Amino acid sequence: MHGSPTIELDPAHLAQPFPAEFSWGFAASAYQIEGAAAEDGRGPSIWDTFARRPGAIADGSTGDVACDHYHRYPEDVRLMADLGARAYRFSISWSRVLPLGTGAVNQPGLDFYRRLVDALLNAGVEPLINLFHWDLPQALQDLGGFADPRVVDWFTDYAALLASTLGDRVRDWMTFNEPAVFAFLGHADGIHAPGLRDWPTAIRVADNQLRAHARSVQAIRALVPDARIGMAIDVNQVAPATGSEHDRLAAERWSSARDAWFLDPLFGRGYPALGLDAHREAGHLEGVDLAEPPAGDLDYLGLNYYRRDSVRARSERAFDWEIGALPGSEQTQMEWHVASDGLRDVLLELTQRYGPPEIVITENGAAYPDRVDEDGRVRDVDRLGYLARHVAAASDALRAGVPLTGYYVWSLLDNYEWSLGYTRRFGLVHVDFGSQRRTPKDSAAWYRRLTTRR
Ligand code: GCO
Repeated sequence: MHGSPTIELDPAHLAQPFPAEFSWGFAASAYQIEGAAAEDGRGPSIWDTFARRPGAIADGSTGDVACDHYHRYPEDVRLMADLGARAYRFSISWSRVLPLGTGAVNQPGLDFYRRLVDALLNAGVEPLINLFHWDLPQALQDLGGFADPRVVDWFTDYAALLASTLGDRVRDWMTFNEPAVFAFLGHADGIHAPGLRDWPTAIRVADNQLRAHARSVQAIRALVPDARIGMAIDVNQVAPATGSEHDRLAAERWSSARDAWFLDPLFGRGYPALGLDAHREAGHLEGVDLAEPPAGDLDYLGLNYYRRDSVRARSERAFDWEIGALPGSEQTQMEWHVASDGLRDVLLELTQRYGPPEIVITENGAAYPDRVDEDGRVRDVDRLGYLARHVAAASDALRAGVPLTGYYVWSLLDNYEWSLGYTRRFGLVHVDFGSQRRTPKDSAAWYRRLTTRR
């Protein structure tokens, strides 16, 4: 840890710059916590399929049970309310409410989200609904998935169903979470569902997410006139690994081909020239007919921030680069380079470049190998220090004029970390996956002091 830990970690001190109405919250996603994968009529999603693929998941696990949140949501809502959360960002499992993705509605699935929203509102926690956190209904993947242009209709109908069911009580919405991860890790790198390795497909998936966003926002606005709608983009700090000209150029091209690939269109600028060049040179656009993407229409920009990515060029060719933590840097268990100053810089840069009406930090958090001590405590000092430094960086950005209105920790509970299964713990609350026992960690007590300062 840097500097003087006492003042730096003190939540009362850290909370000072934030306005009273600031949304302190937690973020989670359906497949990572719900479990009950085959209950009450839920249809399979691409993650149910992918997790069963031999070798796909580090510990061979699935989200079949996860945190059993589907059954334990009353306890989980109580927990987050106890920790002072004013807001909770969760996602809808599309195949729980529409088992085939389109057509017949599964009423018990919709009822679950109705009960969850009621429980949150009763506990004084504002719900933020994310419509898509990567768990596409398998039935739609079988028809071509997000690479098929019909997905714009499928998604818009699904969004309208949720807006008409929950729009009377839910004001905060998000269409997509980390569209780059879904498109590129799922369809080009093959390490996330649906596990494809084809760049032109990934580019089509990215494009269709932008189109589905634009159309579904219109549908939600028509049904929920006071809705506040955003998208969560994962923008980590991208930096050249060395001072060399090659690395500098590689970092610029990578950030354009990945982050600006979504941000520029969302803010009405179309695809970025540098990114287009890089994708074209790498052959990613072969056979793809890229029309001008629609602008975004966002009430807020969601930012998921975790780390600094250093880019090292292997050659001058586009996409011939290595991305990761600098050797010797401070890292979490994900081997992510901890860089809280990067959060401040990214917030400032996004504000200067795009001028969003508001920015919400929709995810920030860290994995460490926690354990429950004999006295029942989880002394997660590393996580606590990580959070404190990032909250401090957020307050620096706020003071510098960034229109920051919320901060959601990833996550309330330890949960299913995608292809790493249950081997990485991001929660402020420890979960024993055998007994489903929840134990708030030291960082949870710290967060409560931050959120309840007034
Ligand atoms: C997301 C994230 C989460 C991860 C978290 C830690 O897109 O919202 O990927 O689902 O669990 O970022 O890796």
